[in-house]
Amino acid sequence: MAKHSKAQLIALWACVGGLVAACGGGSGGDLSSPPPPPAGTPGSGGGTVGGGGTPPAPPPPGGGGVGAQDPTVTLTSPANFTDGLTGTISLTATATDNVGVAGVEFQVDGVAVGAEDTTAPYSVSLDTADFAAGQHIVRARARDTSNNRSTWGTATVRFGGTAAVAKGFTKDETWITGLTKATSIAQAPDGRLFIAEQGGAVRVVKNGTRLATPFTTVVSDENGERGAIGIALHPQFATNNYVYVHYTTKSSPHGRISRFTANGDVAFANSEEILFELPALSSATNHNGGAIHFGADGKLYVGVGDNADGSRSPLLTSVFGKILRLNDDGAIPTDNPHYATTTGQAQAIWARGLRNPFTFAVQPTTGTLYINDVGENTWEEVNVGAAGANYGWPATEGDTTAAGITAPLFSYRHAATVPPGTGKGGFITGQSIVGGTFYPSGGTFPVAYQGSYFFADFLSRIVGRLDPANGHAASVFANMTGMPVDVLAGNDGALYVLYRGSIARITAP
Ligand SMILES: [Ca+2]
Ligand SMILES: [Ca+2]
Repeated sequence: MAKHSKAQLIALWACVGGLVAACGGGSGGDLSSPPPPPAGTPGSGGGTVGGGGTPPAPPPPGGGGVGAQDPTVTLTSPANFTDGLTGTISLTATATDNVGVAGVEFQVDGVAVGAEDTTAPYSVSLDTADFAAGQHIVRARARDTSNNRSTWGTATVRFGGTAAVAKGFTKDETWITGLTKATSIAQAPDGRLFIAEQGGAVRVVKNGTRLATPFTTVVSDENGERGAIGIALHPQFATNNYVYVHYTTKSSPHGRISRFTANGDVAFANSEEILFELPALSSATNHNGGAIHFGADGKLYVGVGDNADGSRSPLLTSVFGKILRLNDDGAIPTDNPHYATTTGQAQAIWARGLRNPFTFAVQPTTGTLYINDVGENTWEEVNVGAAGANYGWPATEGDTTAAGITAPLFSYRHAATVPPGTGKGGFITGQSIVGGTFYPSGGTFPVAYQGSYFFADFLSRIVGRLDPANGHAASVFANMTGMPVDVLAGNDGALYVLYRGSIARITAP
């Protein structure tokens, strides 16, 4: 597998902050190398995720008399895969029922548009500028006079225009400035934000201000994608003040997980406890993963990249290309999926077959992990975490039916299909998936957004949204000015988007 030269990597970091190397990867590619032509079958990716366009299923057989038969609906406009919708448009549908149609409701990305139309022909008016420019899922559902509902008629479309966020949302691109090569962000229960910088400093943002004194500074190798690349706070941080940092050591470069104890806004001097020393890195300075998060089970999960050698990703004898699972003191839990059949550090393996899991997120109530895997040539992936799962790298990238491989929940292309919108990911494209967070229930965002998974792409500068209440439909939530590296749903209801040098903040109302 070809490797970037150090000079290339420095150039890449300088140009785009570094993660391009994570996506350009093994083909020796860089931004100037066009991606290969699409390999999939256009339209094959309809489905429920991104591609949209699934025709409504036939109604189930009526079970409880004629009134129990569900109505049917057809979304007649916009057509599936319509591109570049601008201005005010009409969403229209037809509906039928064995007894009588009471009305049709319309949504964009699960957000109601207008009131139910109770009179045929069924339609509502929509100002496309009320949503961020980019992909959206338009759908319609009929209700009959017995209150039975049809399945949804769905279309995956793209809104043109220049809207950065949906109506009702506010985006502050320069909420915090003055960071240096930031990589990851975490939040304390008291609202303080902790930000890891690649060079080794951990910064604190308190009450909307970046504190001048770093929380701590680790001695870190910051070549390529090395450095302080992950940060997490212990679930009981409010009482134990534990802060965890994942960084690359300066001497004998390797990944290290350390724990620090906070004393207010700084770490106690000499409080670093080294919890886990990953194996020595090769000369390749890319694909180190980075993110660390506590699961709902109180265990610490660690994203570790393949260090530019994908052959190690599937192996149960190597910790590279994995999600690891540790106790909060760095010991290896005995209930890890491969604990009994592996030895040494490999007993920490929780999931494998990953290329560069730079970011992932934990669904707070179920504990489910969504693992972002940065792809090589064609696909970016969101994978649903499962103990013992193999996500396919390097044998597969993107969707797959390969035996023993867990296919991604959502994947999107590096380059648009022809025509745009068809296939997995729909209109969403990008080349480096970075940042994942679940928006909590009870947050200030409208209810339709609560529970959604937000992710970002470093190069296409979008914040995307997967809606679990809508078949994990994928939409563009925000168009960003800068190049994101991480996202965080804050406990104040804001969505924070970390850039290399600053933090953007999106709020609603
Ligand atoms: Ca009926
Ligand atoms: Ca995969």
